[in-house]
Amino acid sequence: MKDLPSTHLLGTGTPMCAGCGGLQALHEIYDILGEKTVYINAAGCMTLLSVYPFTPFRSSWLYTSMASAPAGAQGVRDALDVLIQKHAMDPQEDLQTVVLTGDGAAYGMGLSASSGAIERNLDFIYLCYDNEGYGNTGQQASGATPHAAKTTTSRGVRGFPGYKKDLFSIWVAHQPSYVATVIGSEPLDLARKIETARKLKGPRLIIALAPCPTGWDYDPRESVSVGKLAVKTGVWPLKEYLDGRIVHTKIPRPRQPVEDYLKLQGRFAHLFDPQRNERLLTELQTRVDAYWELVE
Ligand SMILES: Cc1ncc(C[n+]2csc(CCOP(=O)(O)OP(=O)(O)O)c2C)c(N)n1
Ligand code: SF4
Ligand SMILES: [Mg+2]
Repeated sequence: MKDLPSTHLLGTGTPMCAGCGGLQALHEIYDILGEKTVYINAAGCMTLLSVYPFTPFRSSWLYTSMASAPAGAQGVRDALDVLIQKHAMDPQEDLQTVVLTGDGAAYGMGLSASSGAIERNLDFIYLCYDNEGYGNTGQQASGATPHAAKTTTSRGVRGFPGYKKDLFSIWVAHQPSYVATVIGSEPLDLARKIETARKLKGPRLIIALAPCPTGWDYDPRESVSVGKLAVKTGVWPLKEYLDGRIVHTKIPRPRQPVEDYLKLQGRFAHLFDPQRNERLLTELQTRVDAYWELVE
């Protein structure tokens, strides 16, 4: 343990799945944010990191109900401010307030609490690891589930009938300090964005696409490849919003066919087997093309 940098997550020994893309992103983010942080976590896979009274973090951890993490963060931030105002805590010792939730909370159950927190200009970072479903309870569809993906609540031949909600734009519409998309398999892009977020004040959102071998049904060894393909096919645009401007930080040129990403994952197997679903495959490709046409 002594050889680890003081910012590094301690060995977890927790029942996380091998190849968890959410955990990969969290490792990378924690390395940068360090121990002067308080994590406010809503129920989800990452909750398993903490087994009371222990956590693998060298910082603090607070567990909230699924819809309430941003409200919990308000309480923590207020308490820290009161301590500083009363000279009971040195401002140098101040902690970064970090909400940590999955997509189920960020895109759905906790969205109104997020909206209120942004409106109040709460000084916090919201870190959403997005595995595109309610993973911890068996990958039911969430507001982040992509069109046509199979989940435990959308098992039909066409998969999930809805469309992934655009959380990036929902936050941008609130004009917060910062919004960025990241992925653990692009660590340099991720690191630069976390450094940027760390130096800012006010509401900041980081959405990390979180390849999930268990919920997306692929070999855990493929997690980094799946993540890289999400970017190379244009399915997961890497971008940031700062000072009223949206900038794409990595434009895939040329873009690989979306199929290259879909083929690796069992949740899309019904698009290829027993026969190719040309209509759905074309729709998925066309939607990605339409997005990038507006960017390029
Ligand atoms: C109000 C409420 N409903 C349901 C649950 C059960 N529950 C615990 S974790 C979880 C899944 C959360 O999904 P997400 O936020 O995407 O995180 P993930 O599990 O994917 O990491 C659910 C539904 C709960 N804890 N609270
Ligand atoms: S279900 Fe997915 S997100 Fe949850 S721990 Fe397993 S790999 Fe990670
Ligand atoms: Mg999830």
